[in-house]
Amino acid sequence: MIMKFFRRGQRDEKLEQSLQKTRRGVFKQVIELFQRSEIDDDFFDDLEALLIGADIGADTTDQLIDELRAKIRERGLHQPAEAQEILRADMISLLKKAVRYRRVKILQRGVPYVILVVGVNGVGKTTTIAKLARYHQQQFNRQVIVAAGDTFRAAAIDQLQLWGERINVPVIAHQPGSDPGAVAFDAMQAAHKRAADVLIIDTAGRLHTKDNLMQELGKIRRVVQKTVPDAPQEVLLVIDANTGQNGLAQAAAFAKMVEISDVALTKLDGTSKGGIAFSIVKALGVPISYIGTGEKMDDLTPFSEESFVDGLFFEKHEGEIPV
Ligand SMILES: Nc1nc2c(ncn2[C@@H]2O[C@H](COP(=O)(O)OP(=O)(O)OP(=O)(O)O)[C@@H](O)[C@H]2O)c(=O)[nH]1
Ligand SMILES: [Mg+2]
Repeated sequence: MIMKFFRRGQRDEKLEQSLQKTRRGVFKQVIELFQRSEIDDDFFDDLEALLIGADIGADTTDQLIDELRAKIRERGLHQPAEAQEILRADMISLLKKAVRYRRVKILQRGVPYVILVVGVNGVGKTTTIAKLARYHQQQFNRQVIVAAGDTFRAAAIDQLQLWGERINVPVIAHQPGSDPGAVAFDAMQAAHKRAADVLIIDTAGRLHTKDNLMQELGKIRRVVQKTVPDAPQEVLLVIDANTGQNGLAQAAAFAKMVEISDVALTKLDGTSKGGIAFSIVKALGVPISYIGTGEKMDDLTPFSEESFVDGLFFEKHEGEIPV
Protein backbone atom coordinates (compact mmCIF):
# COMPACT_ATOMS: atom_id res chain seq x y z
CA MET A 1 0.00 0.00 0.00
CA ILE A 2 1.28 3.46 -0.86
CA MET A 3 0.89 6.02 1.88
CA LYS A 4 -0.52 8.87 -0.12
CA PHE A 5 -0.58 11.34 2.73
CA PHE A 6 3.18 11.41 2.97
CA ARG A 7 4.97 14.28 1.36
CA ARG A 8 7.76 12.76 -0.57
CA GLY A 9 10.86 14.50 -1.69
CA GLN A 10 13.23 13.21 -4.30
CA ARG A 11 13.63 9.49 -3.92
CA ASP A 12 16.95 8.01 -3.06
CA GLU A 13 16.67 4.53 -4.49
CA LYS A 14 19.89 3.18 -3.02
CA LEU A 15 18.96 4.32 0.43
CA GLU A 16 15.45 3.01 -0.03
CA GLN A 17 16.77 -0.38 -1.12
CA SER A 18 19.27 -0.59 1.70
CA LEU A 19 16.53 0.11 4.23
CA GLN A 20 14.45 -2.75 2.88
CA LYS A 21 15.23 -5.16 5.73
CA THR A 22 14.54 -2.53 8.36
CA ARG A 23 11.37 -1.46 6.58
CA ARG A 24 10.08 -5.01 6.16
CA GLY A 25 10.88 -5.82 9.78
CA VAL A 26 9.62 -3.64 12.60
CA PHE A 27 8.50 -0.71 10.46
CA LYS A 28 6.11 -2.90 8.52
CA GLN A 29 4.35 -3.49 11.83
CA VAL A 30 4.40 0.23 12.58
CA ILE A 31 2.65 0.87 9.26
CA GLU A 32 0.11 -1.84 10.06
CA LEU A 33 -0.53 -0.13 13.36
CA PHE A 34 -1.46 3.05 11.52
CA GLN A 35 -3.99 1.09 9.51
CA ARG A 36 -6.02 0.20 12.61
CA SER A 37 -9.44 1.72 13.01
CA GLU A 38 -8.93 3.77 16.16
CA ILE A 39 -6.40 5.41 18.40
CA ASP A 40 -6.63 3.93 21.89
CA ASP A 41 -4.25 3.04 24.72
CA ASP A 42 -3.30 -0.20 22.98
CA PHE A 43 -2.28 1.84 19.98
CA PHE A 44 0.27 3.82 22.00
CA ASP A 45 1.48 0.78 23.96
CA ASP A 46 2.03 -1.19 20.78
CA LEU A 47 3.74 1.71 19.06
CA GLU A 48 6.06 2.16 22.03
CA ALA A 49 7.03 -1.52 22.01
CA LEU A 50 7.66 -1.47 18.26
CA LEU A 51 9.81 1.65 18.31
CA ILE A 52 11.92 0.30 21.17
CA GLY A 53 12.24 -2.96 19.24
CA ALA A 54 13.43 -0.95 16.25
CA ASP A 55 16.57 0.11 18.19
CA ILE A 56 15.42 3.72 18.25
CA GLY A 57 16.23 3.85 21.95
CA ALA A 58 13.98 4.16 25.01
CA ASP A 59 14.42 7.93 25.54
CA THR A 60 13.77 8.78 21.93
CA THR A 61 10.75 6.50 21.87
CA ASP A 62 9.30 8.16 25.00
CA GLN A 63 9.80 11.55 23.45
CA LEU A 64 8.12 10.51 20.19
CA ILE A 65 5.16 8.91 21.97
CA ASP A 66 4.63 11.89 24.29
CA GLU A 67 4.67 14.34 21.40
CA LEU A 68 2.36 12.17 19.34
CA ARG A 69 -0.14 11.87 22.22
CA ALA A 70 -0.11 15.62 22.77
CA LYS A 71 -0.57 16.52 19.12
CA ILE A 72 -3.34 13.96 18.61
CA ARG A 73 -5.19 15.42 21.60
CA GLU A 74 -4.60 19.02 20.51
CA ARG A 75 -5.84 18.38 17.01
CA GLY A 76 -8.68 16.08 18.07
CA LEU A 77 -7.61 13.25 15.78
CA HIS A 78 -9.19 9.82 15.94
CA GLN A 79 -7.81 8.02 12.92
CA PRO A 80 -4.41 6.33 13.24
CA ALA A 81 -3.71 7.14 9.59
CA GLU A 82 -3.85 10.86 10.44
CA ALA A 83 -1.27 10.36 13.15
CA GLN A 84 1.31 8.84 10.85
CA GLU A 85 2.29 12.12 9.24
CA ILE A 86 2.85 13.56 12.73
CA LEU A 87 5.16 10.69 13.62
CA ARG A 88 7.09 11.09 10.38
CA ALA A 89 7.60 14.83 10.92
CA ASP A 90 8.59 14.30 14.57
CA MET A 91 11.08 11.59 13.64
CA ILE A 92 12.72 13.90 11.11
CA SER A 93 12.88 16.84 13.49
CA LEU A 94 14.20 14.62 16.28
CA LEU A 95 17.06 13.44 14.08
CA LYS A 96 17.84 17.07 13.24
CA LYS A 97 17.55 18.34 16.81
CA ALA A 98 19.72 15.62 18.31
CA VAL A 99 22.71 17.06 16.46
CA ARG A 100 24.46 19.27 18.98
CA TYR A 101 27.49 19.90 16.87
CA ARG A 102 27.61 20.42 13.12
CA ARG A 103 30.80 21.68 11.59
CA VAL A 104 30.42 23.75 8.45
CA LYS A 105 32.42 22.08 5.70
CA ILE A 106 34.68 24.48 3.90
CA LEU A 107 36.81 23.12 1.12
CA GLN A 108 39.36 25.28 -0.64
CA ARG A 109 40.92 24.19 -3.90
CA GLY A 110 44.50 23.10 -3.38
CA VAL A 111 44.38 23.18 0.43
CA PRO A 112 44.11 19.67 1.80
CA TYR A 113 40.76 19.09 3.51
CA VAL A 114 41.85 16.32 5.86
CA ILE A 115 39.43 13.57 6.79
CA LEU A 116 40.60 11.35 9.63
CA VAL A 117 38.66 8.10 9.60
CA VAL A 118 38.32 6.23 12.90
CA GLY A 119 36.29 3.34 14.28
CA VAL A 120 36.37 -0.13 15.75
CA ASN A 121 37.76 -3.08 13.76
CA GLY A 122 35.80 -4.34 10.82
CA VAL A 123 33.11 -1.66 10.76
CA GLY A 124 33.97 -0.68 7.19
CA LYS A 125 36.56 2.11 7.54
CA THR A 126 38.77 1.19 4.61
CA THR A 127 35.85 0.52 2.29
CA THR A 128 34.23 3.80 3.32
CA ILE A 129 37.48 5.64 2.61
CA ALA A 130 37.54 4.27 -0.94
CA LYS A 131 33.90 5.25 -1.44
CA LEU A 132 34.47 8.69 0.03
CA ALA A 133 37.53 9.26 -2.17
CA ARG A 134 35.44 8.35 -5.17
CA TYR A 135 32.59 10.58 -4.02
CA HIS A 136 34.83 13.66 -3.82
CA GLN A 137 36.47 12.77 -7.10
CA GLN A 138 33.34 11.98 -9.09
CA GLN A 139 30.83 14.44 -7.63
CA PHE A 140 33.09 17.47 -7.27
CA ASN A 141 36.09 16.72 -9.46
CA ARG A 142 38.45 17.02 -6.48
CA GLN A 143 42.01 15.75 -6.32
CA VAL A 144 42.09 13.12 -3.61
CA ILE A 145 44.97 11.39 -1.81
CA VAL A 146 44.58 8.54 0.65
CA ALA A 147 46.99 7.65 3.48
CA ALA A 148 47.40 4.11 4.84
CA GLY A 149 47.52 5.14 8.49
CA ASP A 150 46.53 1.67 9.68
CA THR A 151 50.07 0.31 9.70
CA PHE A 152 49.19 -2.39 12.21
CA ARG A 153 48.17 -4.99 9.64
CA ALA A 154 49.94 -5.63 6.32
CA ALA A 155 46.60 -6.65 4.80
CA ALA A 156 45.13 -3.24 5.69
CA ILE A 157 47.80 -1.49 3.61
CA ASP A 158 47.34 -3.91 0.68
CA GLN A 159 43.56 -3.49 0.82
CA LEU A 160 43.83 0.29 0.59
CA GLN A 161 46.35 0.10 -2.24
CA LEU A 162 44.06 -2.19 -4.17
CA TRP A 163 41.20 0.27 -3.77
CA GLY A 164 43.53 3.09 -4.83
CA GLU A 165 44.27 1.28 -8.10
CA ARG A 166 40.60 0.59 -8.70
CA ILE A 167 39.44 4.15 -8.20
CA ASN A 168 42.62 5.74 -9.51
CA VAL A 169 43.60 7.60 -6.35
CA PRO A 170 47.20 7.78 -5.06
CA VAL A 171 47.79 5.91 -1.79
CA ILE A 172 50.63 6.95 0.50
CA ALA A 173 51.82 3.90 2.44
CA HIS A 174 54.79 2.75 4.49
CA GLN A 175 55.86 -0.69 5.67
CA PRO A 176 53.64 -2.60 8.10
CA GLY A 177 54.52 -1.70 11.68
CA SER A 178 55.79 1.77 10.79
CA ASP A 179 54.74 5.00 12.49
CA PRO A 180 51.30 6.29 11.36
CA GLY A 181 52.51 9.83 12.16
CA ALA A 182 55.25 9.44 9.54
CA VAL A 183 52.68 8.20 7.02
CA ALA A 184 50.53 11.26 7.75
CA PHE A 185 53.60 13.51 7.33
CA ASP A 186 54.43 12.05 3.91
CA ALA A 187 50.78 12.16 2.88
CA MET A 188 50.57 15.85 3.82
CA GLN A 189 53.71 16.59 1.79
CA ALA A 190 52.32 14.69 -1.18
CA ALA A 191 49.01 16.52 -0.83
CA HIS A 192 50.74 19.92 -0.92
CA LYS A 193 53.00 18.92 -3.78
CA ARG A 194 50.08 17.77 -5.91
CA ALA A 195 47.81 20.57 -4.71
CA ALA A 196 45.32 17.94 -3.56
CA ASP A 197 41.93 19.10 -2.34
CA VAL A 198 41.18 16.16 -0.06
CA LEU A 199 43.38 13.87 2.04
CA ILE A 200 41.72 10.87 3.68
CA ILE A 201 43.62 9.05 6.43
CA ASP A 202 42.88 5.45 7.43
CA THR A 203 43.58 4.42 11.04
CA ALA A 204 43.72 1.21 13.03
CA GLY A 205 40.69 0.47 15.17
CA ARG A 206 42.17 -1.28 18.16
CA LEU A 207 40.09 -0.18 21.09
CA HIS A 208 41.76 -2.50 23.59
CA THR A 209 45.05 -0.67 23.24
CA LYS A 210 43.38 2.61 24.07
CA ASP A 211 46.50 4.54 25.09
CA ASN A 212 48.35 3.61 21.91
CA LEU A 213 45.40 4.55 19.81
CA MET A 214 45.05 7.94 21.48
CA GLN A 215 48.75 8.61 21.08
CA GLU A 216 48.63 7.59 17.45
CA LEU A 217 45.63 9.80 16.66
CA GLY A 218 47.14 12.69 18.63
CA LYS A 219 50.32 12.44 16.63
CA ILE A 220 48.52 12.32 13.29
CA ARG A 221 46.56 15.40 14.35
CA ARG A 222 49.73 17.35 15.27
CA VAL A 223 51.41 16.37 12.01
CA VAL A 224 48.56 17.54 9.77
CA GLN A 225 48.14 20.75 11.78
CA LYS A 226 51.72 21.82 11.04
CA THR A 227 50.74 22.99 7.57
CA VAL A 228 46.94 23.22 7.82
CA PRO A 229 46.05 24.57 11.28
CA ASP A 230 42.37 23.54 11.27
CA ALA A 231 43.09 20.00 10.05
CA PRO A 232 41.67 17.42 10.37
CA GLN A 233 38.61 19.35 9.21
CA GLU A 234 36.56 16.17 9.45
CA VAL A 235 36.92 13.35 11.98
CA LEU A 236 34.67 10.62 10.68
CA LEU A 237 33.58 7.84 13.02
CA VAL A 238 32.48 4.75 11.12
CA ILE A 239 29.75 2.64 12.75
CA ASP A 240 28.40 -0.71 11.52
CA ALA A 241 24.59 -0.61 11.65
CA ASN A 242 24.46 -4.35 12.40
CA THR A 243 26.15 -4.02 15.75
CA GLY A 244 23.09 -2.45 17.39
CA GLN A 245 23.28 -1.14 20.95
CA ASN A 246 26.59 -2.90 21.57
CA GLY A 247 28.19 -1.16 18.61
CA LEU A 248 26.78 2.08 19.88
CA ALA A 249 28.49 1.61 23.25
CA GLN A 250 31.80 0.99 21.47
CA ALA A 251 31.27 4.03 19.27
CA ALA A 252 30.55 6.15 22.34
CA ALA A 253 33.79 4.93 23.93
CA PHE A 254 35.59 5.98 20.76
CA ALA A 255 33.97 9.38 20.75
CA LYS A 256 35.26 9.95 24.28
CA MET A 257 38.84 9.49 23.08
CA VAL A 258 38.68 11.49 19.87
CA GLU A 259 36.62 14.53 19.03
CA ILE A 260 34.28 13.30 16.32
CA SER A 261 32.69 15.62 13.76
CA ASP A 262 30.69 13.19 11.61
CA VAL A 263 29.43 9.62 11.50
CA ALA A 264 29.29 7.21 8.57
CA LEU A 265 26.73 4.47 9.17
CA THR A 266 27.72 1.40 7.17
CA LYS A 267 26.15 -1.90 6.12
CA LEU A 268 22.65 -0.53 6.26
CA ASP A 269 21.90 -2.84 3.34
CA GLY A 270 22.42 -5.98 5.39
CA THR A 271 20.56 -5.07 8.56
CA SER A 272 17.08 -4.76 9.95
CA LYS A 273 18.44 -2.45 12.66
CA GLY A 274 18.35 0.81 10.72
CA GLY A 275 16.57 2.46 13.66
CA ILE A 276 19.95 2.61 15.39
CA ALA A 277 20.53 5.89 13.51
CA PHE A 278 18.31 7.63 16.08
CA SER A 279 20.26 6.24 19.03
CA ILE A 280 23.57 7.19 17.41
CA VAL A 281 22.68 10.82 16.78
CA LYS A 282 21.22 11.12 20.26
CA ALA A 283 24.20 9.50 22.00
CA LEU A 284 26.95 11.27 20.08
CA GLY A 285 25.31 14.57 19.17
CA VAL A 286 27.09 14.71 15.82
CA PRO A 287 25.45 14.27 12.42
CA ILE A 288 25.36 11.08 10.43
CA SER A 289 26.81 12.42 7.20
CA TYR A 290 27.03 9.28 5.07
CA ILE A 291 25.31 5.94 4.71
CA GLY A 292 27.02 2.80 3.41
CA THR A 293 24.62 0.90 1.19
CA GLY A 294 26.80 -1.96 -0.08
CA GLU A 295 30.33 -3.20 -0.73
CA LYS A 296 30.94 -1.44 -4.04
CA MET A 297 32.72 1.84 -4.67
CA ASP A 298 29.55 3.79 -5.41
CA ASP A 299 27.62 2.43 -2.44
CA LEU A 300 27.84 5.58 -0.33
CA THR A 301 25.09 8.14 -0.06
CA PRO A 302 24.96 11.46 1.80
CA PHE A 303 22.56 11.29 4.72
CA SER A 304 19.28 13.16 4.60
CA GLU A 305 16.87 12.97 7.53
CA GLU A 306 13.83 13.16 5.25
CA SER A 307 15.02 10.43 2.87
CA PHE A 308 16.02 8.26 5.78
CA VAL A 309 12.70 8.45 7.60
CA ASP A 310 10.76 8.01 4.36
CA GLY A 311 12.93 4.99 3.58
CA LEU A 312 11.80 3.41 6.84
CA PHE A 313 8.17 3.58 5.73
CA PHE A 314 8.06 3.36 1.94
CA GLU A 315 8.30 0.64 -0.54
CA LYS A 316 8.92 1.63 -4.12
CA HIS A 317 6.29 0.20 -6.40
CA GLU A 318 6.86 -0.88 -9.97
CA GLY A 319 5.60 1.70 -12.38
CA GLU A 320 4.95 4.23 -9.65
CA ILE A 321 5.53 7.77 -10.81
CA PRO A 322 7.71 9.73 -8.36
CA VAL A 323 5.99 12.80 -6.97
N1 LIG B 1 27.15 -4.87 2.81
C1 LIG B 1 28.04 -3.94 3.13
N2 LIG B 1 29.29 -4.32 3.44
C2 LIG B 1 30.18 -3.37 3.76
C3 LIG B 1 29.83 -1.99 3.80
N3 LIG B 1 30.94 -1.30 4.18
C4 LIG B 1 31.92 -2.20 4.36
N4 LIG B 1 31.48 -3.47 4.12
C5 LIG B 1 32.22 -4.74 4.23
O1 LIG B 1 32.66 -4.91 5.58
C6 LIG B 1 33.89 -5.61 5.61
C7 LIG B 1 34.90 -4.84 6.47
O2 LIG B 1 35.20 -3.65 5.82
P1 LIG B 1 36.58 -2.87 5.98
O3 LIG B 1 36.47 -1.65 5.16
O4 LIG B 1 37.72 -3.77 5.73
O5 LIG B 1 36.49 -2.51 7.52
P2 LIG B 1 37.60 -1.81 8.44
O6 LIG B 1 36.88 -1.03 9.47
O7 LIG B 1 38.58 -1.10 7.60
O8 LIG B 1 38.26 -3.08 9.12
P3 LIG B 1 39.68 -3.15 9.91
O9 LIG B 1 40.69 -2.51 9.04
O10 LIG B 1 39.89 -4.63 10.07
O11 LIG B 1 39.48 -2.45 11.20
C8 LIG B 1 34.30 -5.79 4.17
O12 LIG B 1 33.97 -7.10 3.75
C9 LIG B 1 33.48 -4.76 3.41
O13 LIG B 1 33.22 -5.14 2.08
C10 LIG B 1 28.48 -1.62 3.48
O14 LIG B 1 28.06 -0.45 3.50
N5 LIG B 1 27.64 -2.63 3.15
MG1 LIG C 1 40.66 -1.20 7.52
